[in-house]
Amino acid sequence: MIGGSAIRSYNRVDTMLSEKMQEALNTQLNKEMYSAYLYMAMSAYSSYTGLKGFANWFMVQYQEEMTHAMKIYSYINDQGGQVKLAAIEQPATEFESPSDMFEKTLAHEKFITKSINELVDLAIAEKDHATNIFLQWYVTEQIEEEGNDNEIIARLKLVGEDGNGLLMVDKELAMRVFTPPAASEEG
Ligand code: OFO
Repeated sequence: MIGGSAIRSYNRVDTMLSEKMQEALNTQLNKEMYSAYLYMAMSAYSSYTGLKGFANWFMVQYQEEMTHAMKIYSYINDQGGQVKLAAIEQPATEFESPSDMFEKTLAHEKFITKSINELVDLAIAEKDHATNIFLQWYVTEQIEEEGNDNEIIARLKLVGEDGNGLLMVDKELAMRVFTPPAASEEG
């Protein structure tokens, strides 16, 4: 019978990641899981309020966030590090309006952008070139994410209280399709 510590030392792989970098990547993995959960909550609330297009858009966003999380998961593993999963914070279950959801989405993405930038700063400080290169994909992705949110917020501002306008935006958002990173050569 092999004891727990023996199994640990047997399984221990040499990792290219510093303890600090590994911890920061695990924290980011948790943030991406929370992002997925948040957008799933927004999708659920959109469905509940009869906005099928918004529900679709947020569900696609949920799928994208899961790929963001899984890229980090694979990266930590590929570098011989240890993935450590933590509890995922509970997102809100109700939102004031579609605009409220997109304002909150943009605010959350700005928080994620800051977090990615801090990770890059850490990788540079630690001279961890591999992680720095790995993170560049996220830096670019965040520009697109914030851009998309700003565009939809602008459209919702134009629509204002007009119900027909809102239904038109809903129709547009219904068109969004999830493209897995491998197929779009992002991953
Ligand atoms: Fe929304 O980019 Fe990941 O979190």
